[in-house]
Amino acid sequence: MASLPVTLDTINPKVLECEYAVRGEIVILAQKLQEELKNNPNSQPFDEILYCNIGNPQSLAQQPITFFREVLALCDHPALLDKPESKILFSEDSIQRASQILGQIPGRATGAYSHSQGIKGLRDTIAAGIEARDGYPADPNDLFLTDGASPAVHMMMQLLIRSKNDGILCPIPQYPLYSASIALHGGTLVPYYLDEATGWGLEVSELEKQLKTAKSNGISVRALVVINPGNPTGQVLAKENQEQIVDFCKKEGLVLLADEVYQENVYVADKKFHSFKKVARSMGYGDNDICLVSFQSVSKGYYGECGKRGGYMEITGFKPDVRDQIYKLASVNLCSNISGQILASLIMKPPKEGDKSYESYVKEKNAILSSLARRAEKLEEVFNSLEGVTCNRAEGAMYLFPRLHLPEKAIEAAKGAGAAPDAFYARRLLNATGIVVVPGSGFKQVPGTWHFRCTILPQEDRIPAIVTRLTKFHKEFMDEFRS
Ligand code: DCS
Repeated sequence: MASLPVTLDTINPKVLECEYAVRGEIVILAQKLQEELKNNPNSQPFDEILYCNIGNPQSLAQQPITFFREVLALCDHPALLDKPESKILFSEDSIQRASQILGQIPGRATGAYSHSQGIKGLRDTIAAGIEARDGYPADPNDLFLTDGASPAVHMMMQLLIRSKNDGILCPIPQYPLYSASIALHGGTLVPYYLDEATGWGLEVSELEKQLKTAKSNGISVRALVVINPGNPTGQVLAKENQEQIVDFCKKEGLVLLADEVYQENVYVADKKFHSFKKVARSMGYGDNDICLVSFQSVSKGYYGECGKRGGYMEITGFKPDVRDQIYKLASVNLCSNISGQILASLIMKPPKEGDKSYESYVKEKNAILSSLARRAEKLEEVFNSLEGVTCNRAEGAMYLFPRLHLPEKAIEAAKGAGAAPDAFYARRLLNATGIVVVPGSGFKQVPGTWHFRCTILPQEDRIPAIVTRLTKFHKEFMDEFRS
């Protein structure tokens, strides 16, 4: 028989190299357990799986913002605008906004391809939103609307990485989209370590050290990735720190890839989100000084519209001929989906004071954000109360990343089971409690340290059950392995 046309030996090795733990081994086990529970509710020592592995708020019952969904519904079925009942069913400003958006879409057709960068009128709205946020001008031609932030990140990696000798500086721990995308595009991840002891601090001396090491290994470093607020680490950068980072990129000629998808998720009074564009402009740096890309998404914030796949990147400091090439890349995919484009415009221009929806919008938004802040604080407190666990506070984003100081016997047992110690812990946790977390090894971490990532997304009424199950499990785990 002729050999099989496709085997693991013959597929693209870059695909084999690429890993994505947020939907990795532990999650596959969780899905299997869920299936077993469905067939036999008594098959496990718990009655449901609690997914704390992924930043997917609406899968855990977070409700969408009413105004956003009303506008989307009307745009997708414009005939509703002519029905008298709509004036009762939809708020006045939803109707106005939908009519305005439809007027910007050629043929009022949300089922048609759009311009490859996204509908111009929506980009105008987003640019105005960025200007209002930052106090500096934004150009709609610098915006590329994408199906979530992920394709935008891939696009930039595709543009920048020419060979294995091209490096991208990435925080460790990092969100595995970055390691996966660099692997797929055949580049080299150049790590810089965040300092857990100082609340996941980002030191420019560390960037300099890692850049120097990479250069001495023949790596040409092209870009620096900064995730702010951080995933999985939850820190919010101070403005002074951002200024140092901007200066570093300017001095070293690096593209600054600023992942700002958690810009609305800040939970502590002493920290505030500042976009890197605003920071760079406030330092007097313009297009000729620094190449900057900012990623934003409809998946996060208080909106959590992950499944709608909307987002954009704002690219500044690129010459027109390079931008044309980025446009070409975008056009190979024709365009991003139109609902996602509309949502991206809505999150950057939500209802304002005086609009009919304003009060209900603010109420919904504040309820979500204040609840997330309470959940972050509660879970942090619980993690810190566990023997051998330390956990930095989540200043922002949607995750806690506690450190496990595991006893030697547990590390030995993990070795025996052929697993990384934190994966061993996560698997045990899942089997005993139904709680799904992602082992720290999936995000990379300082060698010899062990962590896991837990989202703060389960609804507040579920938190007590999580706390009870987790605390009991952890005590039993430590009793079993304590030296
Ligand atoms: N950047 C960061 C820092 C993210 O956390 C995510 C998603 C993305 C980009 C891409 O999201 P979209 O493509 O949906 O815009 N976060 C993943 C996570 O860690 N859990 O859920 C998804």
